[in-house]
Amino acid sequence: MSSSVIEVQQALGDLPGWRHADDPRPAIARSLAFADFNAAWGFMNRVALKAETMDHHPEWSNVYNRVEVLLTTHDAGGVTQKDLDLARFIDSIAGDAK
Ligand code: H2B
Repeated sequence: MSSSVIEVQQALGDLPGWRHADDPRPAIARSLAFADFNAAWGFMNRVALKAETMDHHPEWSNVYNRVEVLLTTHDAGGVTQKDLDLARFIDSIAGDAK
């Protein structure tokens, strides 16, 4: 069973650095720039392990030091508490990423 959809604008009030995106379903997104590829990949590894324990996975891409992350809950057709929890985890380990 999936949790219920949250209004994106409401969710973003609590998540500076994140923006509204459409995936095409409602989503939240953050762009991160690290010092180099090594730092970006280390970040992605930590997020991947967390995502697996949550059974909730990001849509993302990486080019050298940059990581684009988009969070949405496919089952629910929009943003849910799981996306907010994963966003907060990402913020907590993003360090000095810009
Ligand atoms: N991740 C995300 N972002 N949304 C989902 O609906 C989702 C997921 N569903 N990871 C999970 C896996 C589901 O497909 C499995 C079967 O539990």
